[in-house]
Amino acid sequence: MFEKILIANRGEIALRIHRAAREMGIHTVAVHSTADANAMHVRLADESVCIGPPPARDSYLNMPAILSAATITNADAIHPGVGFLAENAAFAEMVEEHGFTFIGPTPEHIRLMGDKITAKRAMRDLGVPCVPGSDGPVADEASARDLARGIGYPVIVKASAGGGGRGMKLAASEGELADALRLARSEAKAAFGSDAVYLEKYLTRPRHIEIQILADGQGGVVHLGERDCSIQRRHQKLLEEAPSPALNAEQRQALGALAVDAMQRLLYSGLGTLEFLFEDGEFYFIEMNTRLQVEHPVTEMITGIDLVREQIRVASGAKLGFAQSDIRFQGHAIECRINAEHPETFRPSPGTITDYHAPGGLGVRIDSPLYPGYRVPPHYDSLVAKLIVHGAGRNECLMRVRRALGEYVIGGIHTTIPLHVRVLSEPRFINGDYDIHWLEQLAAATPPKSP
Ligand code: MV4
Repeated sequence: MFEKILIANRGEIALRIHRAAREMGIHTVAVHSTADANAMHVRLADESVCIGPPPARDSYLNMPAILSAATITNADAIHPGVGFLAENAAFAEMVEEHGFTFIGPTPEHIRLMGDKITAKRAMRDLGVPCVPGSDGPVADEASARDLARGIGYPVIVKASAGGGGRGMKLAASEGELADALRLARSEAKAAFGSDAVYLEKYLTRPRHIEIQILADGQGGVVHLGERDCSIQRRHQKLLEEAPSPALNAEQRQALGALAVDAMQRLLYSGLGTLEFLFEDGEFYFIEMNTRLQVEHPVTEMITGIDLVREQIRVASGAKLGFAQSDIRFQGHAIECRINAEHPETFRPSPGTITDYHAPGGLGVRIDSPLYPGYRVPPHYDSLVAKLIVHGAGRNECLMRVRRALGEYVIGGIHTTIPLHVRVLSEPRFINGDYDIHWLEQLAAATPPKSP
């Protein structure tokens, strides 16, 4: 097992990784920008190294600075967290070349899944159902037109190097296809340096359901159930829950078996998430994330398994310590992502925390680096806390999360807590009857008061 891990990230996830490491008896090294010198994870870590000025490209994305920090502190392994360098195959390669262990999948698997066309092709060849579309890149307008006629409109053009909603263009009919193709290509070229695009049938009201897998690279693979991530706005998830209120036991079992089989045949290692669109009882694979995810705690709450601990274990060469049949899914969990943002305009709201009181009690978990007097810097993602609640069933979970939100005091900044309170009181949410567009439709129906 590792003796010392360097945590190449910030905020709540850096704290989360520190906690797992500390419980395993592993020393931690925090790296931080000058804006994060007073961060909670920096205070708690055994050692810390300042790696640059506030802009992420000069600090949290500064690969030589991070590798130098690992060298001078004599770390054994680097955990990339989520975002920043977590899905950068070149970084994973550099980490290994410098003699450290990258806590994540192989660079080959990161690269395979980072390109959405090769990811989809690999999954389709492994028998995973995908959205009907081009089997590979779209060559030109004429072939796109032929293809779209075959699958039927609406269709969506997606950047192969994209993901998370960037570089996507919709065509409702043939008249819109040429423009969609041109726009998607030029956006993709500008944003990712590659103009490779592919085409899919556009699903009009799907849910976003993802399945968590854990693999040891030695043939051991388990799934830890699904998460429903359909409550989102502009590709930013607001709230996630597990299990999905839309799936029955049979569908859940089928999805799990499919994912495990595919990952076994890929000889995948580490944590991974297979993202699906779910519509009219059918699953369609869209992308795979080759990292720990922000919403991992809902899976931890229903399985009792510490995903970061397991991720570190398999990265150190250990085999999985349990089989699929050892995993018991219990109760229901909901995560509320609390952002330092205005709840109606979604404008960032950095500043100093004047008052802080976190909720507690049975089944309530807070993953947050906040403390009274902490200054939320303006330079990064605005996620400042995750409230994760577990209950014996979905209704108990809903009652408990409302109770916990009511106790939460975060003074000095605006947060998305009022938006969560709103969502949790909406009949469509309470009934589990929502899709990926529901929250945006709700927000559009109740525009913010003008200033
Ligand atoms: C789609 C889709 C409908 N049909 N693909 C958006 C982000 C990227 N991960 C995939 N996305 C979508 N792909 C087909 N064929 C709708 C979306 C989509 C979406 C997906 C998941 C979560 C939120 C979303 C919000 C808007 C659109």
